[in-house]
Amino acid sequence: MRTAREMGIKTVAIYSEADRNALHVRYADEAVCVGPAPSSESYLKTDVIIDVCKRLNVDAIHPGYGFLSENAGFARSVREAGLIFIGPSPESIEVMGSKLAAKAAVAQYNIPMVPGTPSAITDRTEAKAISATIGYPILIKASAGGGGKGMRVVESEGDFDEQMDRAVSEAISAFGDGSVFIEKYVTSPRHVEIQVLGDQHGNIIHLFERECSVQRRHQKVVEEAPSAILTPEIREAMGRAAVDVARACGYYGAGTVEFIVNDALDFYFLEMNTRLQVEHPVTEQITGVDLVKQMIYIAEGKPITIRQEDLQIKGHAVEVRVYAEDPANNFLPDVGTLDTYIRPQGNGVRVDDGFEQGMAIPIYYDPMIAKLITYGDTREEAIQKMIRAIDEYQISGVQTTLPFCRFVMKHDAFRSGQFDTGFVSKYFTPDKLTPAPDATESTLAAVLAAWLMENSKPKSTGTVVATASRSKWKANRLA
Ligand code: MV4
Repeated sequence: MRTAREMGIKTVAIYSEADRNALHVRYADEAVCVGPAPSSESYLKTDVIIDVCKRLNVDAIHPGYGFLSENAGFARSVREAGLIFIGPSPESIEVMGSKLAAKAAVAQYNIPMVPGTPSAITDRTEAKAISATIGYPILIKASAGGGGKGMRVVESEGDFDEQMDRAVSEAISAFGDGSVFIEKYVTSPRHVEIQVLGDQHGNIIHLFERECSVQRRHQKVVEEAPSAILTPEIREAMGRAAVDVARACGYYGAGTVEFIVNDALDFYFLEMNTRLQVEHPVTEQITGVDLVKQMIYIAEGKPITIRQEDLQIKGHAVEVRVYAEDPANNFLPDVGTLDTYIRPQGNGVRVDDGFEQGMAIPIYYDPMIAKLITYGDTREEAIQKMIRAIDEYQISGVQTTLPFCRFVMKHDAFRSGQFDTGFVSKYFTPDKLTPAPDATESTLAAVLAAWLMENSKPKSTGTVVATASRSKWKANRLA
């Protein structure tokens, strides 16, 4: 909506009864309630949403990154209603929504893929023979799955039938589609994804990578751009592969091509996400490109004017997701009211959030409070800024993942770049959480500093840095 406003485009927010006071509702030029709190009765109601658009003479719908953003049926209904869907074609969404269809679509391009079966398993004897050739451990994956749902590791042939039964029944109950396939299991990979943009004239560019290896149960916690480990050569090869994946499905709009990377830096295409992603700000920070603005231009039918050769990575960006979850208590959602809510500010700090002090976090949706993004010249600087920003973020009334994010930022494995998707299970236990530097202590230090300024000679005209325990500077420097 901020981007739309900058472009002179008016916005209409839709909201559920739980979100009547939400920031997006207040920010938009108009807002319409589309139903009760449960998303199945509001945010997922295609017909209601399209009716609202017709009534208010809306031109286009931006689907965001949850709810209907990757729903081919919704994109098709929007198109059939004579409205513009700010995103890819329903056909692209459909192809990439099926992992097997995606593999088939990219087959004629030279995209590295994990060894496995190219189609759904129909014959178990044959599947076991293939698994033996690939070598255990293998993974059974649901074609309709995503984000780790419907995945089963098989350690040896003795476990095959049991895991296969589980994978199929999970796939049927979660996706209504029991198709599964096999891949070699890459142990402890890194998750690296490439941002792409395509227009409706066949031009496709990539905007480098994001690394999202710090995950907890397939939920991303920390994302950064660029990755700490890619070389320029591998980056270019991955970028080219991602553009080919997009080309394979006639992609337009913003999309993300997901790869896993092993410790030898071999990369393999896994799937494509056909939406703007939560972590898109880190790409915006290092490229200077407003991805939402590009999505809108593309939806209007304009050609992309950014040339691949003009794109450069400038600096380093890190994002942490601030959830209303208690990291000391198995990340249990902790909904409640934001009694205190004070955002960090300053050079290189960006907060994308939807709440203000006094608001309640609704129980109905994902309990993400904010995305906190820092940007610096180097990775080290972005991390230092992140620690500073986390320490300045003041939230009370709910437990948040901020202390967990601080733990990650201070961890040697993260700092050195030597980590993979096993980071959290390998290193994190609740006893590793450290409290934020005490606010009382900082206040006392500030008062003391002010007193010392008043009573020391010669009188300083500059600002004296308060000496809280985190500072390397000693109080006697002020005297
Ligand atoms: C894999 C894999 C290892 N080998 N595929 C999990 C989410 C889904 N997008 C793909 N996932 C994985 N696929 C093969 N052949 C390991 C994972 C995986 C993972 C991938 C990215 C980020 C975090 C992960 C955590 C556990 C497993």
